Amino acid sequence: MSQREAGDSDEGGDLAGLSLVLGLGATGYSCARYLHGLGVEFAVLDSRAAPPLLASYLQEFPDAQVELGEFKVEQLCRASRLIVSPGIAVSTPAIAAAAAAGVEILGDIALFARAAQAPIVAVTGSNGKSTVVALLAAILRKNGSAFGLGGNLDGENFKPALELLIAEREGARRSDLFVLELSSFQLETTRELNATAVALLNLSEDHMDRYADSTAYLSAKQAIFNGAQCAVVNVDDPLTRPPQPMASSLAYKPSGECSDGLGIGGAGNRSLCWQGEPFLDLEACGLRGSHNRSNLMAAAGLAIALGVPLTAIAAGATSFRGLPHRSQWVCEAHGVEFYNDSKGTNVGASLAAIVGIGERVVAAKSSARLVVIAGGEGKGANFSPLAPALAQFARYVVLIGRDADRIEADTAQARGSCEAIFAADMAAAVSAAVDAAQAGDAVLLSPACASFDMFDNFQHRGDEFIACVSAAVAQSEN
Ligand code: UMA
Ligand code: ADP
Repeated sequence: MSQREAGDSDEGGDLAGLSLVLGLGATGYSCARYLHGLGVEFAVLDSRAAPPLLASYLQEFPDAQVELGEFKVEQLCRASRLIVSPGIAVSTPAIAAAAAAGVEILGDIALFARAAQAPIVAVTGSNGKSTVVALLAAILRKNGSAFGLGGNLDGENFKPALELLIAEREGARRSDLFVLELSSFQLETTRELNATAVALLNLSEDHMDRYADSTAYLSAKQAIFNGAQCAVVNVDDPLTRPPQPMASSLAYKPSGECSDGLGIGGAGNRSLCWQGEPFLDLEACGLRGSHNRSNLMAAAGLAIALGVPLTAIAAGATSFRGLPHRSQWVCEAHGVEFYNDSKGTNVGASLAAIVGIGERVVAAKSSARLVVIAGGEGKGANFSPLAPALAQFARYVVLIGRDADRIEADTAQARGSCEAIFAADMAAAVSAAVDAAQAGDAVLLSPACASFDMFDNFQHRGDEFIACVSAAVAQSEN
């Protein structure tokens, strides 16, 4: 049911004139490699004096044209189009002025969508994107599909989308399907994605340094629906609906039964159902927490929209153990479980993890609670939405990093039920959490913040948490 047929692509044909690739990060590099392969005229610009990939780029393309330093409008206006990297705001004055002067603005995903010769499935949302695409990939593997996976992914699945097309051009097996994780930054520069099936998972405050307000952030994400055939929609959350009517849509309902879509049912409400019929035991899935029930349904919905049989969906979902750093179960010691949710880098993500893991812990033992480790670089967020969940599910919140005081102040309403402890580093935080936790409790690292004030990235933070937990557990056993 693809809108794309072999031969639809217009690779290079609509790229006459000079293309300027803005940014020499992973995306800009992939754009340059792609354009080079097409033999079209282009140059690369980066606003930094020494972009990290410059040396390898010049090694691969010794004759390449690279211009460094602040973008100037005269420099940009000589181009027919600007291919803007996701880390660069299109509202940057020189870029906005070039756009006003008639220079076309696009991004790597727009180039990808024009050229891809297989159906695209795309996922966006504030949180849960990587989990949903990795789960969909597990399902597609069980189905024997030949698919390419790329976009805004990190870790082992990291692959700028155009690298998928470059690999095919260089002789790799052709994909029957492309699965893309897309950020709002990428969607800002993608007018027509024309995907076969899409999902906007959720929306909560993030990247407010790039958007005027949450309406602007939502509208950037809604570009995922442009030209799509089928939207997979969470009927419990109106923000996941397309703004315009679509050719078709597929509903999922994490809160309960859904006779005309994916819902919860079966004995003890423990099964995932399609049109009321159970087909998957939720307890058999490796993903923990109610937020992951939504992720499971979104991935299953996309797979159904693609025509994947329910048996393959069930097999893929039970084989998937979750991604590291996302509500990842670490170990259990002295009756206390430890979870690493270092990828909880914004308030919405950590709220979902606290509620999701908190409900699980309380269901197993009603007096049990969480000890949450939070804090870091707060990106200007308001942390007060965490207060009710901390009051309900947490015994203590152990605070680290630059915005520890701010989190303590914003969640003051939770004090009395959930006391705050300040810790200087991860080792001290884990040690305080181990002391505070009681048998049946869980210690959850879910910072609600970026990691850059104390760590290289969220992976480094999560790895450090795991190392500190191992050390604390080993010490307690000596
Ligand atoms: N930069 C400049 N000047 C330039 C170009 C870049 O200062 O001229 C800075 C940006 O402000 C940013 C950094 O360099 O701080 C990287 O920007 P980039 O656009 O070059 O980023 P890439 O290396 O191409 O990586 C991007 C995504 N990063 C961002 O959107 C910031 C990666 O997502 C993605 O995996 C990659 O493309 C391939 O598609 C990462 C990410 O953090 C995982 N995404 C954000 C998120 O998930 O919240 C959106
Ligand atoms: P993304 O790729 O959108 O950042 P991930 O799958 O990497 O999403 O998950 C990041 C974090 O978001 C997780 O660590 C968890 O705290 C939170 N999260 C995961 N799924 C959801 C969801 N469906 N709703 C809200 N938060 C979620």
